Amino acid sequence: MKTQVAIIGGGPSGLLLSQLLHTRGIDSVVLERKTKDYVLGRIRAGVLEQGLVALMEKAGCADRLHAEGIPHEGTWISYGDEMFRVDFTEHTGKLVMVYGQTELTSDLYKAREESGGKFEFNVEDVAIHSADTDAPHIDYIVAGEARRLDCDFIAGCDGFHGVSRQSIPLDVRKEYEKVYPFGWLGVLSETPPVNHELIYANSPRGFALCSMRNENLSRYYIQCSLSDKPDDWTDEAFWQELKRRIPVYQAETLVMGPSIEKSIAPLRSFVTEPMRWGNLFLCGDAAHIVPPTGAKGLNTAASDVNYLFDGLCDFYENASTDGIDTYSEKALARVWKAERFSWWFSSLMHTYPNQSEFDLKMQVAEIEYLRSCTSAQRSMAENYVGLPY
Ligand code: RFL
Ligand code: PHB
Repeated sequence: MKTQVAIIGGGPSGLLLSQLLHTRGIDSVVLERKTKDYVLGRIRAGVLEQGLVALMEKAGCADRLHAEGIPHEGTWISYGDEMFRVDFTEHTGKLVMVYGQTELTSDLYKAREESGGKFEFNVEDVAIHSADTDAPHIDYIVAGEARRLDCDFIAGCDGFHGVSRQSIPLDVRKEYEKVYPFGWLGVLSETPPVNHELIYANSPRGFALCSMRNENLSRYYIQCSLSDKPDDWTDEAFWQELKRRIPVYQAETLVMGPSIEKSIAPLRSFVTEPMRWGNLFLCGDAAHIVPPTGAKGLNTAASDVNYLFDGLCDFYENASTDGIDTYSEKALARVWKAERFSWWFSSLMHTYPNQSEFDLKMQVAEIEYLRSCTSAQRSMAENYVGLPY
């Protein structure tokens, strides 16, 4: 088989790139290790920046997002029983859209299927060859049968555990990593959200986040130990712990119900440089990871897709390599700013093992500063709604 752009990974990055390329008549094939149902079953991001919404519009996939997404003009920060609001729209003129990653991915699959998109699911042993030449190809296995995909370019959209990043030689690749000493236990429940906006809570018992998917579907997280397993937490234990970490008057109105999903995610900051090697381009979680505090993961994946899409259009439509030549540099400039914001916001909101009394005072002082200082709130709002592409 031959295509112009071979895309490894059928998550949001790979699908969005494939659909955008289709709108410009550029052919692609998506290779996905799992099944479509498996990809759609992963509960992940919930907050979309306007840049991602605009890309979904460009891809012709934004109708349901506009109909069902919930615009949020601000968010709440709580510490102890205090709570204050950071108003995104007042400070930036922008807002964010609450819309689940599962919904976005499902919209992209639907659009790709309707436009004759080419996929291979359940691919195994994906191996990238000759990425540093003008004739790269990918070998893989489906249902025991060996296959080969020849292409002009490879987009490595295969997430943190994929093969694309590993295919870049070690003497070319430099990795930067910070692992946090805690995880997030997330619960999805068919209950009305406790507040109509998100609450990020710093409490002496650890961080908590009250989020949502729609008016009868809530998503809550609590900071947990890395050694915890989801089954260690009964629903009752989860709700009681969440209530202890948010202001009393919110805890009193919290509607509890059975969890319909419960999972634990570790927290990590990670960047690999460069994001290009020859004709292989890394996109999204394949190149970088942020801790979820601040909702930057999917949104940063989208800005990579934007730069790569522009570069590929420039190549096929204007025979110019300028866009692909500057891809890594442009993408990384924005990635590092998202890394900074997620690292800052995580450091502000979590309880750390062995945190000294001085460290605790600094955290409170930083939150107090954010509460009382307009320019600090503006800075947070600018980053939360998303820095320009
Ligand atoms: P994905 O979603 O990991 O998709 C990669 C795909 O590649 C496939 N794959 C392979 N396919 C073929 N061959 C191989 N060898 C392969 N290896 C892997 C995988 O099966 C998968 O289908 O990466 P992508 O597309 O770059 O998308 C990134 C986002 O999924 C991620 O950044 C976000 O979910 C992060 N994130 C959030 N981001 C936000 O912007 N806002 C949020 O509110 C937000 N909340 C979150 C999050 C991530 C979380 N977890 C679980 C880490 C909340 C949580 C709890
Ligand atoms: C979510 O709704 O899953 C979510 C929202 C905001 C975050 C992280 C996750 O910062």
